[in-house]
Amino acid sequence: VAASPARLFFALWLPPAVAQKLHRQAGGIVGKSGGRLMREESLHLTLAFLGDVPERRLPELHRLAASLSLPRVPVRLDRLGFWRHNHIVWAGCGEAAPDLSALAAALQKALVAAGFLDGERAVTPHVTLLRKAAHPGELPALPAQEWSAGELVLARSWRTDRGSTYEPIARWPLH
Ligand code: 3AM
Repeated sequence: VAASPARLFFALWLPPAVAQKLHRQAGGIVGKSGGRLMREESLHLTLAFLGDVPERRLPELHRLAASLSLPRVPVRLDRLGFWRHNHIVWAGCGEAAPDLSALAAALQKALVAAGFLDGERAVTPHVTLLRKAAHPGELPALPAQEWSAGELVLARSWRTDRGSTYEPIARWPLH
């Protein structure tokens, strides 16, 4: 079998209860904005997008992730927003989230050093709820959703006729 590349990214997955709340909120917005509702079980916060990684480099990527000693991180999502440039409705942080940014930066630095990323990119922490949305008008308030993220997730993005779907393929504890 030819070693085909996989489209990969590292992310924090949402606890099921938080994913359920956000998915419900998004369900209340889609009537106004249209667009595609992300599946509840696929809701995540991206830390580093790798793009295509050759299958043969996967063991190395797993070893790298396992060797990192990254701290658990508090996450607080307390606002909904819409970005015109990519037409997404998202849940994110009203305040800067230094711990989350530091986690993304530390992870990206290790990925750059190992040649899995070309360079570090600032992350604006957010959870995509709707894609291909039109301007939704005024968005409802989001009751703050807080948790302590204890796992780094490596996920695969599959392109399908109905957009991308996301599948967690490995998890490592944050300490
Ligand atoms: O976390 P979200 O859903 O906002 O938009 C893609 C998705 O972000 C992003 O990686 C996440 C998982 O697919 N993504 C896709 N292509 C990208 C690229 N070329 C990208 N991020 C940066 N550069």
